[in-house]
Amino acid sequence: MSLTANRRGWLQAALASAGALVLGACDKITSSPRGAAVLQSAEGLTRRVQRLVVNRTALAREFTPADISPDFRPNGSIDPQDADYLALKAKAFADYRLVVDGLVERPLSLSLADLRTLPTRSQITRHDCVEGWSSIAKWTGPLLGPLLDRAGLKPTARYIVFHCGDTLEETLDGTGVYYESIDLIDAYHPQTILAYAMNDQPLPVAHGAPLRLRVERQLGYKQAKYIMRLEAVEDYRHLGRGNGGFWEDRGYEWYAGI
Ligand SMILES: Nc1nc2c(c(=O)[nH]1)N[C@H]1C(S)=C(S)[C@@H](COP(=O)(O)O)O[C@H]1N2
Ligand SMILES: [Mo]
Repeated sequence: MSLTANRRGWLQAALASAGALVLGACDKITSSPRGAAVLQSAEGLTRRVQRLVVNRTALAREFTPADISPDFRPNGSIDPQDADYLALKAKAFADYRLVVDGLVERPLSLSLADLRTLPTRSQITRHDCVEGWSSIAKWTGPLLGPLLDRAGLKPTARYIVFHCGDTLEETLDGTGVYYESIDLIDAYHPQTILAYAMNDQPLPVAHGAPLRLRVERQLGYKQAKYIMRLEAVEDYRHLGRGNGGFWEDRGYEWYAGI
């Protein structure tokens, strides 16, 4: 099945289940006056649920080159010391491969040159960290949606997990390695890209070289840096401490909408 078809099916399923309760009850309640009122409010509820889903696809604001922050703040890991990452960095990321696997028809292993052949987008957006600071930058890189289409998501795939190359907290069980996850609505959002450039320069190490996520409708901690592997999964509870991301495992919300 093509990914686009799969994604459409998934969205339809999400909308259908939001409406199913209402539709199922229709026959029984429309005959009585009280039933009509119930139906009306149920329709209102359906509209609100649909608006919630539809709003997820709205665009984040984009800015002009004049708005770009001269001193975009790096945060979290800014110079990973993990052995595998240091080896890649020593060769200026010439040996880097982005692995795409999990619930996909065709697992991929893409070099930076391969990534440059995919449909690309540039955008000037504002990054908002929960710590209370914001910075604006221009990001360039392949759109995540077409990249996932190339791998072909299996119908059971519901989330994309970003496995990162940095350990932000030393732990005995490995749960200090940074990771993140997003759903397919955000994965296919028209501004969701894997950025290899920042302000028209190769992405600096402090900001996630060689590849970092931009998922513009969410807060800073969702913007995974040092991405090594994308994994399509049905559920993320078996990863890390089970909450879908490094900061989620430490109490932050999984959906960090802005
Ligand atoms: N791999 C990785 N990704 C990460 C982090 C991190 O420590 N490691 N920190 C997150 C947080 S909290 C923020 S605010 C942004 C910081 O991105 P920047 O360094 O480009 O400002 O990256 C996010 N992604
Ligand atoms: Mo952050």
